[in-house]
Amino acid sequence: MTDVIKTADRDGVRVITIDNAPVNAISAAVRTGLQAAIKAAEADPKVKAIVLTGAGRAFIAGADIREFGKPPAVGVPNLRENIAALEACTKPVVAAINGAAAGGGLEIALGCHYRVAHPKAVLGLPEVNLGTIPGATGTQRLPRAVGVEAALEMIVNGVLIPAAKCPPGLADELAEDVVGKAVALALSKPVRRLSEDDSKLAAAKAKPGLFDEYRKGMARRFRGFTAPYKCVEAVELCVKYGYAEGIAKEREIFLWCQEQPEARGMRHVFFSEREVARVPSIPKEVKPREIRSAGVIGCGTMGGGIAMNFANAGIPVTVIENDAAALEKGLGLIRKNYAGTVERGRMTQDAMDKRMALIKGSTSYDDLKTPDIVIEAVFENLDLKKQIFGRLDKVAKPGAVLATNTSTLDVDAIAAATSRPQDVVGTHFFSPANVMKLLENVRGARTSDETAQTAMELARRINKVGVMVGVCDGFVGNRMLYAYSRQASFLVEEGAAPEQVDKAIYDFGFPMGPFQMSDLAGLDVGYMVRKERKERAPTNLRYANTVADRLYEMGRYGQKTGKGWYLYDAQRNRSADPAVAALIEQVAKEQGRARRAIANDEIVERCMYALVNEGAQLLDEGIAARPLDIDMIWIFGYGFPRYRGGPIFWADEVGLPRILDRLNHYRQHHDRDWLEPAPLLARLAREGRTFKSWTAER
Ligand code: T1G
Repeated sequence: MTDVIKTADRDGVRVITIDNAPVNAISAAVRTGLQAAIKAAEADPKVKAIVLTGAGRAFIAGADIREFGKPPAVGVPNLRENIAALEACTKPVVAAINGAAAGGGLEIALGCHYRVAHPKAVLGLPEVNLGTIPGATGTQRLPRAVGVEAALEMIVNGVLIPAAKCPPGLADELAEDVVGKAVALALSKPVRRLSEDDSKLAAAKAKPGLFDEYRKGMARRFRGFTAPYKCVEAVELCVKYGYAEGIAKEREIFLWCQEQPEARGMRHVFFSEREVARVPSIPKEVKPREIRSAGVIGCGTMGGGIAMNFANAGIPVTVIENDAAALEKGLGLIRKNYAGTVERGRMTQDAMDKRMALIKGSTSYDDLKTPDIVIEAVFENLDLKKQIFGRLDKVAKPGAVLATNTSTLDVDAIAAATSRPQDVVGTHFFSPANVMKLLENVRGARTSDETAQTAMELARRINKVGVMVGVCDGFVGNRMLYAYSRQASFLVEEGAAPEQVDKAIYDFGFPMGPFQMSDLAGLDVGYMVRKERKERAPTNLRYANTVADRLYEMGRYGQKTGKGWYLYDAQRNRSADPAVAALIEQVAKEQGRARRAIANDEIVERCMYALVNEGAQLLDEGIAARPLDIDMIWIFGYGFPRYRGGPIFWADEVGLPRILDRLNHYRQHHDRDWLEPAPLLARLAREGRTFKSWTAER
């Protein structure tokens, strides 16, 4: 018995319980305690069999990820030794899987002779989501339990599957009382060792091209990732080698993956996704208000998508439009969206009907008297939004959270249009709002802790990654986007073709480049934002985004008009347009600029270093509280490649002195105004520090 390992005997069966809250990660203490408990049970003549289970909501969540990247503890058994000891037992060993069995947790269960699982327990080897492969025999044991093809699917996709839906061979029995069932099974079954059973490998051995075929199907989904391919390479070992050689080679691949930037980036994302929900400026004890019902003002593309989030989460929502025609159009769009999902087999008709039943349309603000939260989602105009909040202030119940979906406008100015600015917050959704994972919550100067906490709770309730930021023009996401897309526009004026810039950014890992993205979002949207901003804060000429403005004035709004930066055919396939190239030449001539050949490296550096630089400025101003907030915003809202960990994490990987040096280089040669290094970045670079060490010292 140790702090993290509890044992008890039941009908002659030694029940070993791993108790390392919150999810029984396999820390050094767990490995030590487990090894001792197995040895003791094996040696104790009173013990006829062994059952292994977990305390709390998980069975075992895998190796302790916090130990990764650190030197291994000396004199402590490693996980493979634990697994070998379990399998070698001469007494039957049964895993009683009470909850999540993930990574090393499932590898341990596969080391046991049998597995009993709770139907709702999730099982899987999700190491690929940490930029690595299962490293404790999982790539050799899982194929032996469920066959090679099912194992490939589970390991390459890193999915956790409820036991009731797992491939046959993984769980021997399903039961509510897993320990009870496991004890009975352990007393009735002989020892059985998976490592000695190759029967399920035969099918794959008979299909020589299986792995190459599988790799071909991965290109689109895993573009830029390495670990998924390493997973295939490891599983393939089980048809090429025997078990012992297979696990030795698995280990080599695992250790290689652990040293890669992808693994560091993905680990950072794993912990940041959890940490981002804890906002430093909100005291832990502050509880969110209840969200039992909602209202949405405006049923356009954004309003409709926002309403769907509430319905998807089972929360009744009222959508308001100015008139019946607009309302019917908006509700029609929602219905069409759901019908599309049903058609693609991703939702049942019954589920669609239930969600539509939760969405009520209205043209009267009186229907906003009861909702716990109301989100305004009308087009970007400050005066209109102030007017709406003035009206809302008169009807919404006391304590209701009044939220605005603005993507750039001043939340404080909107809040000032009410008598209760403490209840006003920004909830910036990303289009399509029912799909995009990010919710950028914006805390105004007078937003209360409780209102802010409720906005974060909203994100959790509608299954979004919520990030809290402060008020400034464009908040965090869009302000950084301006800096990045501005460089992209300059690069086009200076000599690069839009398609060259897009390709370079696509190859860097984004799903698409800035010009394809603005054609998707609509050049009219960008033009309105720039127009609104120019009226409020006139800027220098170069900021004018001249080419984009001209395209707008030519009625080229992007995909929606079949023309933008690109030409689009009826299937929305895009192609470069010589008319755009000619327009760019003309603008450059008007600006007296000689265009030059531009290398892809310069494109990536100027665009991505501008992004990082603006991020550093936002951290310095406190608009973004932590680097992880920025990383989560850019990964879940703007498609920054996940395997790079996010722009700020990536900047530390590149090295701040290099970024400073390149910013100064480009400033000198091409861009005096807009690439001035942020003081924080310059200081950290000069002092040989990183954003990570800066965060740790705060
Ligand atoms: N190590 C360390 N901490 C962990 C952890 C782990 N494996 N899993 C979770 N935590 C922390 C998490 O950060 C959070 O902390 C708290 O536990 C609750 O987590 C050799 C190499 C199991 C499905 O990838 O997917 O084994 O934020 O909020 O929603 O082959 O946690 O409270 O401070 O997610 O109930 C492989 C990772 C490891 C599974 C439970 N395992 N975990 O979900 O809780 S690598 C994984 C999960 C490995 C071997 C290899 C989920 C869960 P905090 P939570 P949950």
